[in-house]
Parts: sequence; C-alpha cells; structure tokens
Amino acid sequence: MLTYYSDDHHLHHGKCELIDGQLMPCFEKPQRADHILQRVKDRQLGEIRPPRDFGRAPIERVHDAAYLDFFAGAWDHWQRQGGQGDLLPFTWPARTLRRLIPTDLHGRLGYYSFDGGAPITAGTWQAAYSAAQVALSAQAEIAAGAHSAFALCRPPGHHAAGDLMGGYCYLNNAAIAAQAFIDQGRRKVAILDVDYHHGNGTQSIFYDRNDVLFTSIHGDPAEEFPFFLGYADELGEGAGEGCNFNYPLPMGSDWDAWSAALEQACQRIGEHGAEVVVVSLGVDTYMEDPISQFKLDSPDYLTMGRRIAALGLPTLFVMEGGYAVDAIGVNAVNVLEGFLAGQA
Ligand code: SP5
Ligand code: ZN
Repeated sequence: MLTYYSDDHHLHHGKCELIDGQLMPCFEKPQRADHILQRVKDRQLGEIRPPRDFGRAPIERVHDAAYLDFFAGAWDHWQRQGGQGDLLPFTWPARTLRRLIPTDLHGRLGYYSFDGGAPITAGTWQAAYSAAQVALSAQAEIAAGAHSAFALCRPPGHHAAGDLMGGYCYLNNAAIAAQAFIDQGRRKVAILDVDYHHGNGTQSIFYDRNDVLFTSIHGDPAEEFPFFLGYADELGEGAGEGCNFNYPLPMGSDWDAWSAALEQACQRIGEHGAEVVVVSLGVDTYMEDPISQFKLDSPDYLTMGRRIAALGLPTLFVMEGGYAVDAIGVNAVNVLEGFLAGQA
C-alpha cells in the first residue's frame, strides 16, 4: 500500500490546550506523525511519496473561500498587530449572540471556530494545506486504480466543518478526498469514521446529501467531546435523509461493543451501494490513549482492518486522531496490515 506524507506537518506545533481546567502541552503534536511514518518504514508497508499539489480548488469544494482566506492570513494578521505566541480564540457566537463576522481578528477567529482546541501557529496553514494535498494525492492513487492508499495526514481534519476549525482540525482532509471522488464521477462514496471522537465536521458537510454516506463510531457525545453532535438520531436531512449513521458508545467500551457497531456501519455502507470507502482513521480508541475512554488493544486494529477489507471496496485511509504516541504507529499500521491481509 502506498503512503502519502509531507514533512510540512512539522510546521504546525501548537503550544497549549485547556484540559480539565489546566493549560497542558498540546496532545496533537508532530511526534504523532513521525511515529506512524517510522512504523510504515519498519513494516515495509510500501513506498512513501510526497504529495502532488492540486491547488486550492478541491479544498474550496468543501470549505468556504472566506474561511480559507481568513485561515491563510490569520497568522500574518496576528503578527502585524504584535501578537505573541499561538493565536487562540476566546469568544464564540453561542446562543443569544449574533452570528455576524466582526472585523477584529479574535472576533473573526471566534466566528470561524467552535472550540479553543485549534491553535494557529506560524506554519499551521501550510501544514494543513499540505495535509489536504496528502489526502488528495492518495485519493488520486485510488482514482487511478489502486485498491487502497494511506494518507498520513497531520493535522487531522474530521472536526473541521465548511467554515469552522476546532478539535485540532482546520481542513477536513477526508471530506476533501470524498468530494474529489464525487467530482471525478463516482456516484456513491462512504465515509467510515473510526476515530474515538464524533466527526462532527464531516457529518455537517454531507448531512443533506445522498451521494456521500457518513458513518461514525465514537464516544457518546452526551459524555464526550464534541458534545453537540454525534447522537444516534441524526440520520441526515432532505436528500440526505437515511445517509448518516452514528454509533455512540459508552465510556469504557471494549472491542466487543466496538466491533458490533462496526458490523452495523459496514451493513449500511453495503446498503448505500458505495463504490469507494474513505476511512477516517483515528486510533484514539486505544486503551492507553491519554484523552479517550475506549478499551481497544493493539491486535484489535488488525481485526478492524480485516473487517474493512471484507467490504471489498477500494479504500482510502486518512489519518485522524490518536494520542498514545508510543503505540500510535503500531495501531495505525495494524489497521492497514489487517486490511491487506483481509484483502487476500
Ligand atoms: C482529531 C481528534 O481526535 N480531536 C480530538 C479533540 C479533543 N479535544 C477535547 C479533548 C478533551 C479531553 N478531555 C480529557 C479528559 C482527560 N482527563
Ligand atoms: Zn479523536
């Protein structure tokens, strides 16, 4: 399986995030991708290639142009006004406030974000832009006939909506790739989001459409981030009704509970008539993950990959979360190796 990867992810290294009332070093850090890359090499998964540059057009198919302009220029704006350290939002247009776009930098940052978990640093735009190109390059590989490919994206993307950053995410790599498949003539695409957190951004992007099915297995949002989306009764709207399926699971869920949900998600993907699958591959479901509450163990990821392979569809793996850095390479690559074994 080919891996696409860009060193540009090192340009994004946020300093702090607010966890349990304390400012802590960001869990979403460069070593995450470094460890996965090393494991891809150690296991000789296949060739590792730098991305091609498809430009901004395929990103604009998913994200608002004004959002992209804001994001691309935010760091320079911050520097021009003498900003010190990471750029972080602190006010959001919650209930009772107006949803308008202020002129002030922090006002606009609040408008274009949903939490304080997506710091903008000097290289964040370039890193996120390159991650999107990594996803598009792996997508092109499958469009050209490959049965699978791995987009080693960092920063992750599935919390990012059309005009919102948050949850360590800025550009929705998986959604951009799924949209590229549609724009190149595929009729039905399925997204399987196995990250521990609900992919609120991806869901919102495709919620009213029937060409892209969204399925997600995640910590019950009643008790877990992102809290305000990801419930089982969200089934899609308009033309998209019946094309969105959430499988929220309680804290402490193990492989038995998780794999039962996977079985149901796979059933829906089959019913949808999907021609291709995009997997939002988060491995923060791991038992040792520092910010998550599921109990999957490393061998479970092999089984996960095998089950995904049994769908029998071309599959694009797009890296999302996973914060147990010492195990992230083993767990992520286990999914890919399980897939390759299951495909035989
Ligand atoms: C891509 C991705 O996985 N984003 C996740 C963003 C999660 N941000 C909120 C983290 C809240 C952590 N609460 C942990 C409590 C541990 N005591
Ligand atoms: Zn996650």
